[in-house]
Amino acid sequence: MDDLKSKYLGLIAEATDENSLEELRVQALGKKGEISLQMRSLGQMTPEERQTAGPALNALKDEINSGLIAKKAALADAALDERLRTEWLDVTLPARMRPKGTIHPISQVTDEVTAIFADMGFSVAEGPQIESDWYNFDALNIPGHHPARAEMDTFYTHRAAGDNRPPHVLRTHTSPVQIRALEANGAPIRIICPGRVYRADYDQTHTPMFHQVEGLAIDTDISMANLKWCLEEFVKAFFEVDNVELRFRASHFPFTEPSAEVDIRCSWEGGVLKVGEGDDWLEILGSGMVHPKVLQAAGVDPSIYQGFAFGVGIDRIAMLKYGIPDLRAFFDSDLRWLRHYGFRSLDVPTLDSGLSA
Ligand code: 2NL
Repeated sequence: MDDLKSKYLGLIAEATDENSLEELRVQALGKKGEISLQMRSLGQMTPEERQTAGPALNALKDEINSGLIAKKAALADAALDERLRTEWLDVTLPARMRPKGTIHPISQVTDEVTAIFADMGFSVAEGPQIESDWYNFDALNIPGHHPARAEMDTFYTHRAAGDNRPPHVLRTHTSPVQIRALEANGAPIRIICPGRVYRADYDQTHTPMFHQVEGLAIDTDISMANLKWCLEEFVKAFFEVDNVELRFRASHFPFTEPSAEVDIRCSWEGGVLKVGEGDDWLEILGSGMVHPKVLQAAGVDPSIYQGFAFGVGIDRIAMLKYGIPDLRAFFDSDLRWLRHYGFRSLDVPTLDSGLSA
């Protein structure tokens, strides 16, 4: 029995994988195993012999069993250690490849503006680029005879012959998205609407497709003072300067009353824009208190709710911030231009890490 014991414990110690352990188990404890055969021979023994051999055989069987279980666990541990040693990944390593593509300045600026207004509690709303004339014009208090509706500024779609309904238009601003969001969610609301807009205009400073962000804040206690603070915070964050001076100039839009165009103090010394100093003024956006008729058109009661709205041209503020001289180059898809003015795809703008770090 001592021979059997040292034989099997020795073989178990030498086993290097689970399969050979299983073979050993069958060889010793299986139906025709060496220990099992010994167990069967107990029947031929005298009662005296059996009294010592029985418990001894049982103890041997238990010992081999525990040996097998312990070795199996040890092999599993060793296998795991080996995997942990070989299957590791240093997640702090820099990316191996510098991606060849870049983020277009318009996408970058849209993300920057979104990060700034998100920090002030605005969420992003999106909507269709092909609109009914109701959402694009009527709901915004732009009457049928208004010059903005004239054939030459707006892209109209065709209706089938005999279909006399008014044609859809390519949206001329993102305001219709705000009307839809107001209609769907009601007041109070705080949203910005970035996106493509279309006007039939093409020269040095105009492209037939361009980008806009509009903002809308409606509640029961909103005034021009809230508008001024929000825009000041926006300009400071966007141009990454601590001091700005805003000038509100009385203006007129059909969808706001009163309306104001907003200029910021700047200098153009040496041809470089500096925001917050100097004697020049730079117009950057249009704004105002939402016209009661516009609230009404969106299903909001103007005797309870009021608020401000504004619109900024993304392409224009992108050119200003990043010193891009020619608007039309934005849409040429010139690889050299994209590499020069594009942004690294992993540098996502956030207020904490710096918008354009
Ligand atoms: C500009 C002027 C502006 C708005 C856009 C707006 C939207 C709704 C209601 C009222 Cl739903 N107003 N948007 C208001 C004032 C000015 O944009 O010159 N943008 C470049």
